[in-house]
Amino acid sequence: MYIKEHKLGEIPQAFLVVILLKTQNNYSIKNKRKFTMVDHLTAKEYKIAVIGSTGVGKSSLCMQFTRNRFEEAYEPTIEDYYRKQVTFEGEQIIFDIIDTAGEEGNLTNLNGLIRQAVGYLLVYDITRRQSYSEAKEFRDRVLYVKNAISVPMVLVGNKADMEEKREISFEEATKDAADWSCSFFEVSAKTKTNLESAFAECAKSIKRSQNKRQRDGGQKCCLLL
Ligand SMILES: Nc1nc2c(ncn2[C@@H]2O[C@H](COP(=O)(O)OP(=O)(O)OP(=O)(O)O)[C@@H](O)[C@H]2O)c(=O)[nH]1
Ligand SMILES: [Mg+2]
Repeated sequence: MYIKEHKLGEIPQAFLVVILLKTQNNYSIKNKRKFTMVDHLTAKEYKIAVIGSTGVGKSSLCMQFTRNRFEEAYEPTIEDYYRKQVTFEGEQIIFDIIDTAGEEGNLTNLNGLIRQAVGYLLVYDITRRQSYSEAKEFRDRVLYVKNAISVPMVLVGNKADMEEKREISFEEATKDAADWSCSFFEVSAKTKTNLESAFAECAKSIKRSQNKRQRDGGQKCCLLL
């Protein structure tokens, strides 16, 4: 209120300094929480992009998985990053997660983010048919950007806690996932149902693909010799 009643030039300098310090402080606290570094230099990193239409719950899945928190309020994402260290198949690994935008106006950098990742959670909302159709388009986009016929990907039907509003059956998504040769989970960012399994499956799929590439690379090497 006080600020609104003044032109900027009329605000006493000391008051401006207080505002500035307060803003900077909030910013650094927020970022510190977001970029908490894990200091295990030996842990293998799995870079995963979470993609899908706006409002399907991508940020909620990332937040619940990495910080055990769920928020009812919706805030559109432009681009966000999360990290979490877990023990996976007896090894320490770090999930380096890119939370992408789903909103049309924020999609400009999506191809760049897809390119950076090696695994994908393809998310739709089980209560919104449109988000399911769009998931197919997002999948095509990933394959196009990565110039591949298949990538490590998990199809994720979120908001499984809202059974009464379901629009996509479990059977339909199971069939499509099989056609796309990817795993499928119905999850809930709210109740945590299947959340860890979906991320673990993505890591498994990345590992499988890396092992296969190593094997294929090894074979090529033998042929050259
Ligand atoms: N009931 C229920 N609500 C959810 C769940 N996941 C997310 N929501 C809600 O759905 C809304 C959208 O969630 P977000 O995580 O912001 O969606 P998003 O996919 O990140 O959206 P964009 O950033 O615009 O792409 C929020 O109000 C969440 O509280 C869930 O599993 N169950
Ligand atoms: Mg978001």
